Amino acid sequence: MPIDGACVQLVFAVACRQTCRADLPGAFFIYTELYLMPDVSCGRHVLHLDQPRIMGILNVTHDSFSDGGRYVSLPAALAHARKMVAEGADIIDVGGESTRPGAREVGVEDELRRVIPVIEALVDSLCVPISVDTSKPTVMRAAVAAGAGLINDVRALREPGAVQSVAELDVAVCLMHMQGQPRTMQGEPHYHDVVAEVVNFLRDRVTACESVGIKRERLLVDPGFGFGKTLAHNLSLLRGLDALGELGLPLLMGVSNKAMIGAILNAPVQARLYGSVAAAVLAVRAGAHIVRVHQVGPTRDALAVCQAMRTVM
Ligand code: 7PJ
Repeated sequence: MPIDGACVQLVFAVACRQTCRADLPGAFFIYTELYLMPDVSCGRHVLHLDQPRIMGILNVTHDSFSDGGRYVSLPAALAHARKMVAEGADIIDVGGESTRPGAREVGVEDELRRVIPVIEALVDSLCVPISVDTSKPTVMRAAVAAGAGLINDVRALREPGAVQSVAELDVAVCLMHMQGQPRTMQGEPHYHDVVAEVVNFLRDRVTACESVGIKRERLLVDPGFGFGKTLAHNLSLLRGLDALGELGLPLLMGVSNKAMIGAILNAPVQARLYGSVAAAVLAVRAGAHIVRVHQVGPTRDALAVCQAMRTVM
């Protein structure tokens, strides 16, 4: 990673206060609040992790909990993606399978029909990397052929053939933790130590990827807020998020408009913006590199304040 003068100063200043992870390959890793990560190569784009990045959510599903059905038509999807990029999105995440609790599974043909035309159009018209939120190897391959630069898999490449398919592709991958399956995961989630179990799961998935030749440089990790977790589990994870730093990989997280925000605020989906922004700020302070959100503009402003505070000497 190229490190310019200001960056070196910053690294030095933070290293004076915190632990420098010189044992991890590729870059300086600063162990708490600020982790400098190497750039992530996302197909034809490079994602620089020198500041917190925003992944804008584009659901092209009929039944997503937050915006189900709003962006199913191609013009509506394109207009919303353009708006998110204008507001500061660094990646657009296109999803054709709703994974909200209780959601039905979507067939591969339906998912392809939903996401591929949108990805093709976005790749042609936007200047940011496009990610595909899928667990299906067929959709992963088609999405990458259409120009997607990142695979975002809530099942962490555990579907049959997924890890092998990704080994043959040359894009980044986000591995997310989930206990159970979307249809049943909120039934009775159970952990002895949620933070340790999530870290161990993600470490095992990283090992599974490396064993088929997927290089660490391509990997991101995500603790999977709301995926087989109670409110108490989610809050423990948010409080213990810095523990995921020991994996030495870029950390993505998503809490935007989720039930945990609704439960804290006793608010419906349309009234969860401020709570979602607060959680994004807390996550970035705890070491998250990328936040996955619905409302990009407000998140961008909040993260700009975080970043300004970090870079003052
Ligand atoms: C997440 C996701 C998340 C990652 C969804 C929703 C539910 N991918 N896909 N992390 N959540 N990486 O849109 O809120 O938390 S689907």
